[in-house]
Amino acid sequence: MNNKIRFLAMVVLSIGMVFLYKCRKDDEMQPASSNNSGIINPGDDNIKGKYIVIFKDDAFPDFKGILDYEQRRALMFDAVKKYLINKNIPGIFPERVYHTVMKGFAARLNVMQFEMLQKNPEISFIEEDKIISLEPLIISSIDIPRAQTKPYGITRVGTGNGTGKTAWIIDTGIQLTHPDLNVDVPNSKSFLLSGTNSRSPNDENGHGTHVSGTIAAKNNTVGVIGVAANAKVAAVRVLDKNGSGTVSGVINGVDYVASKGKSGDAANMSLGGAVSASLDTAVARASRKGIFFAIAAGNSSANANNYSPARVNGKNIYTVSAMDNNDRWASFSNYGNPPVDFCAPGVNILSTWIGGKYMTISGTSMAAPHAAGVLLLTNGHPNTNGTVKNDPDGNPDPVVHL
Ligand SMILES: [Ca+2]
Ligand SMILES: [Ca+2]
Repeated sequence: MNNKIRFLAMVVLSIGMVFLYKCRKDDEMQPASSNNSGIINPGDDNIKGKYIVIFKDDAFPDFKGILDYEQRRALMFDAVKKYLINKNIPGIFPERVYHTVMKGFAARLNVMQFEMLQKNPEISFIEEDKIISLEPLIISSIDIPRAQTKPYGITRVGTGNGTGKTAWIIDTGIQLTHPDLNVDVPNSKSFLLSGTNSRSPNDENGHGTHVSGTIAAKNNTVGVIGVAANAKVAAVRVLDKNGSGTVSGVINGVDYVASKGKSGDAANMSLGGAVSASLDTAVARASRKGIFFAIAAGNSSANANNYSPARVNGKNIYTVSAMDNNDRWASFSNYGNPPVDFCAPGVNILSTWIGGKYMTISGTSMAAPHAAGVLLLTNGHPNTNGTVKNDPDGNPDPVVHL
């Protein structure tokens, strides 16, 4: 009882912080959806003065043969600094560099710097950075199962042994010590640039831990079981404890997964926002390494084509809508084929939570990881089982299945 009240208080606090931040950003508060959790903060969330600068592919050497991520990163930082000196553009301090899916950097630019950069033939495009944030989580309940229970979504899509497989969770981090998760701590990394504990990939929100449990919670005697039970989950932390991050940071995470991941791995992206050409490109290119991407369609009851990265299509890229335990369409779910490939359970989903706990929440954020688990176990050849009822686009999405 006390635990429950404390948790709800934390969530209310967290919602308040997200909205405070949003109000400062764009002076226009978006209404909270009444029945969803998870992703997507649509609308104009540009971060004034901050840009993502993408070079043409042949503008820099490829660092071929240099496999170490940190070494590649250091070389790219040097290359960008040298480029800016050679072009005689002063005062730009790159905050991030991209070197695997594409060559580029993120930095604050004034008008003069923007114009000087843009006229150079090596530049492919420059895009304003944007805020990406989770919608407030609507908490159904907190549960601490004593004996292991199989959540209905796992029963619906199937479960198998994921031992030896790896899923990259591009999200709020993962509770590194959760007893029901097999976290790949050495390969977990944070891409947050500021804030307390920003360097740690440990989850301070709960969302990424929840996603992880649906994909890969251990088949043991406690808690829940995931689709690809016992698979490793690596935290790629791009959203902070309030569920807020930037497109430039998410691209950093995708670039990292492309650098460290291998063919047959899965990456889960239960996040999104306004259309971003650079984020779309990053996901499309990372998928070409044979990494399977499961992407939440979004929770705006809108066409998924208007959101990134949900709108990205391609081999190894799967956008996932949400349904309930009776295969009925979740009213909050985004729709549209393409880009939506599958529907999966996303209403009242029980999974792992921070503090070694378990939580029941809803959102397309909860649907995508069901697909990620299936992609891991089928090596990218998912099956389907029936279709969702009442799909609003009139083209019923097939339900993903082992
Ligand atoms: Ca378990
Ligand atoms: Ca559809």
